[in-house]
Amino acid sequence: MKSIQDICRVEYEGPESRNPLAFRHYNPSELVEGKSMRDHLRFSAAYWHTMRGSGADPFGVGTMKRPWEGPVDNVENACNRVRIFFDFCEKMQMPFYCFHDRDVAPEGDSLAQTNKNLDDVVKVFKEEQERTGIKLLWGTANLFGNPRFVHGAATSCHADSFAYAAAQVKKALEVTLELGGQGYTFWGGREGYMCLWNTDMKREMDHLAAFMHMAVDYAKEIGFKGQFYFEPKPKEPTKHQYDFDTAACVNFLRAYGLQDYVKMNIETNHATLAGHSVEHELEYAGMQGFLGSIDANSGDMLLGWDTDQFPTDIYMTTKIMLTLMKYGGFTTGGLNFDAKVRRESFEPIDLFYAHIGGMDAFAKGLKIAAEIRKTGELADMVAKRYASWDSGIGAEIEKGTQNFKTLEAYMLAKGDVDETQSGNQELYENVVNRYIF
Ligand code: XUL
Ligand code: CO
Repeated sequence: MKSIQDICRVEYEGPESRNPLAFRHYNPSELVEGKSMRDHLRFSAAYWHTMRGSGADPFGVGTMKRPWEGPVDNVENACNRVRIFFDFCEKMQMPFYCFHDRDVAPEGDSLAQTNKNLDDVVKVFKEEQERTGIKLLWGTANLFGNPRFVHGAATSCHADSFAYAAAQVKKALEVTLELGGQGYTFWGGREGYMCLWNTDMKREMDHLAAFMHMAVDYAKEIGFKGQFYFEPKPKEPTKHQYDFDTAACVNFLRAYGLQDYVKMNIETNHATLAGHSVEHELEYAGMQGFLGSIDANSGDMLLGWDTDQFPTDIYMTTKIMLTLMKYGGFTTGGLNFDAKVRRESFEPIDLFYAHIGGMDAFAKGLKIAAEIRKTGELADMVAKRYASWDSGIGAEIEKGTQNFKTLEAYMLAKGDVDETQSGNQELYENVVNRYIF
């Protein structure tokens, strides 16, 4: 069995390559619309899945063969693991990574000891960042794994859990700043409810907002200028997560005065759990000015939970890139592979195959999206569909010079609407397919 150290750097070999450890589409320096693929895609590896994923499921213990886990979870081992992770990222030409505080360093017997463990490991992250030039896309805190968060963290019925979570995020922000992180993500964890009978929803959501305000205030105090993200997910682990989908999150942020500080981190599989497509979530975030970053993965149409699979569907990556480019692409965000290899794919080499597949699918999606944008064919078709708004009564409504009374007068004079036209959905689908194959 090969471990990460035994595998060579993955290079771009072009679409004809049959080498399973080469990129066929991801060519980091290749320019698309005048910008390198590296800068369009801003790929990131997720420490929790890549280094710590064990393959455990409710029916069995972990299956992953991970030489870097070692027999005990101590700081020394945690430091070695960081070096192996950077070796992996270098070989994958991965410019960014993301982590939770508890993925990278073991908890100690007290908060003080836990913080010290984290500091010790963060030193190695810093060394490895300097050695390789790989950067931290965003940091986050695990506020869901430990039993102290059984009722949630910021939305717990127990004030001490809130206080512990606050201490934890304070430290996570300091560490993210120390590592030059470009962002910080709030994902709900257990912020939601299992049963409304025992839940004071208003109080819990007020607390969540207070918590996020404290984070924003502390970030200002220490000079952390990275972007905050809110990551929607409708359910799992709780029956109802408060960060349900982009629309719910945007409403929450605006209702509590957080809209200037927090953007969205949208995850494909979370979107589908909410009954949306990822492009719906991206479009919604984009049009509201909240599009920040993406957790790139995919679900399984036949399974109803967060399977976090690597994205390989070219339609999906094309749609993601098209929407992202429509809203100007990433600034601080990136495509973070919040994805895990299957329980049955237990060798380290599977991590390479998985990331290569995801990166190539996005690189190809980027190229197809750029072609679609270049001809403008699709955009023109959509524009024509809305042509009645460009002049006459439509333009006047958009300008705000009409009201119910004037519109009634207009219709009474006209009698009925002009003939409407077909939506031609199948034609649109065929046009897109022409770019795909
Ligand atoms: C959970 C999930 C998290 C967040 C970070 O479903 O996506 O890994 O991305 O806490
Ligand atoms: Co995620």
